[in-house]
Amino acid sequence: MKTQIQLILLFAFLSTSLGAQMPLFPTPAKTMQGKGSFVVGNNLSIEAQGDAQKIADQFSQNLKEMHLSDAASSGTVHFKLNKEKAMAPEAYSLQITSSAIQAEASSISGLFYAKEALLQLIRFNKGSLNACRIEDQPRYGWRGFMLDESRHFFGKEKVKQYLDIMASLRMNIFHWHLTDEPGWRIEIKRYPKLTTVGGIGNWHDPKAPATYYTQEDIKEIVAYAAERQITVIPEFDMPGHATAVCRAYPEVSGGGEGRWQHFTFHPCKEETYEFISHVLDEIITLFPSPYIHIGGDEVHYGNQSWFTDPEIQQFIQEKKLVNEVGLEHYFIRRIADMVASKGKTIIGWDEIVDAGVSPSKAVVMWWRHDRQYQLVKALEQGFRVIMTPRRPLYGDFVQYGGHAVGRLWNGYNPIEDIYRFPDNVIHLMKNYEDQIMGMQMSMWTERIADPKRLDFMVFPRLVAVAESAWTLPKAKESSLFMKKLPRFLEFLDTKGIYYFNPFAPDMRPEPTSPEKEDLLQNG
Ligand code: TNX
Repeated sequence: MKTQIQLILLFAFLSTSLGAQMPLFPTPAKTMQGKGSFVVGNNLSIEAQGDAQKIADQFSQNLKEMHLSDAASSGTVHFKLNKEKAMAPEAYSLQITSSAIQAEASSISGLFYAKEALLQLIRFNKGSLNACRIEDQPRYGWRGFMLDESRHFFGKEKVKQYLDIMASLRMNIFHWHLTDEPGWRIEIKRYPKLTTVGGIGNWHDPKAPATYYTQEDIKEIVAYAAERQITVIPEFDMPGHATAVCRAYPEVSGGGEGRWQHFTFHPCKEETYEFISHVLDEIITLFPSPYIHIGGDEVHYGNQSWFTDPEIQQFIQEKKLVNEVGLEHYFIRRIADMVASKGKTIIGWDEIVDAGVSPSKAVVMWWRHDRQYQLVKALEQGFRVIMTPRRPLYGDFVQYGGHAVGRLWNGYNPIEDIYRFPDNVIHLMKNYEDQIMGMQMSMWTERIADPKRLDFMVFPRLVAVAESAWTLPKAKESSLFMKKLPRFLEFLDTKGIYYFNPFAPDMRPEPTSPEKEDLLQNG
């Protein structure tokens, strides 16, 4: 009996460690070794039926962009979409023998991930694949990356490059932070000044020429993402962080002075709500996602005029909102209803937990790592939650003690901490697992002005985010992940990405930001 248990444990360990050692990012749930190997080289035949053909076509296109060996291929790759099989959402299997490869899933997204896993094996093994069977499924349905292009604008080509890498890492959400203080970045036909005026400037240069995405650009990115099974979630931040809008259309501004002038919308004017409704109509037409992120964070930073504006004070009294916080919550409830009436659901930063919105109308993004009770409160109230706590999931935090630019908060965000997440908060989610949609890395760009520094802050930490979001806990093993990570770094080299190398942290100069603002502590 004892030896049997020992044997079972040994096999369990071997299958986990085999999966963890194969050059797959993220590590799959289950891997079993077979006999022999399959060569992907010349004249590979690829077969598929029905809807699976789309994935097979993508695969043959992807192979054309790779440098394969001249050796003859061993046989056929079959892509099979088996809708009756009822596998877990996004799950797939990959069977490699010496004569055939079969990729199978019961959803298109699952089949897409089988294809991506296969491409990684071909790439990292130079076309010679050991026979094996992989059965894989994600831990979370929300595996996201957020990019702030208001503070600094990076443009279409960078976004597409990141979408490619995200797809390879089986990440499925691109949260696009397109509006904030320095700049508005989406063309809205009804309000052209949003881009001609609101698009001017960035975090370090308020006079920088207008940069933004046209509606055609947005459609192109959304379609590009969809082909890679990625949903794009737009963020229109309100009632705070609205400076760029209010600069362009002062009639909807909530006032303010100096550094905080125009930071908020005017929360009482009907005109404000009409304006927001019209903007949302265009945003909703551009983004097919079921969710619209409406921000909702840090209103108190710049709502000083709310305390003195007689119109606002009278409104608080009339509507019995008690105070300015009550007014903020009124605003959020109205926007949640407005978005719901347009057939979409809001996502908001964790401040919205206190706004009295029905959990059926909102999803919460937990970001304040120092307020774990906000996560607990959201779950207790029945909200669905996406986790992106500053520590360890904000990409603008330092990743190595020797770095001179970036954020700190009683420490920083090394790749190992990301890999371990969400272990440190898992006890808080007990009995609420179904409400946890997943997690994302959020890349704020106040101190990231160019693509080189952006790459350096994103990579390789994004690989750990992908694994934390995808890989089931029983298949995760930090030391094995770090052991295989250099293969991914080589892949980043081929893409010309300037990443931080955690194995040789002092080798490459850290790209700095124009302000050289150094380390920002707690706040
Ligand atoms: C907090 S996260 C913010 C952002 C900043 C970020 C910098 C959130 C909801 N608000 O506006 O860019 O910190 O780390």
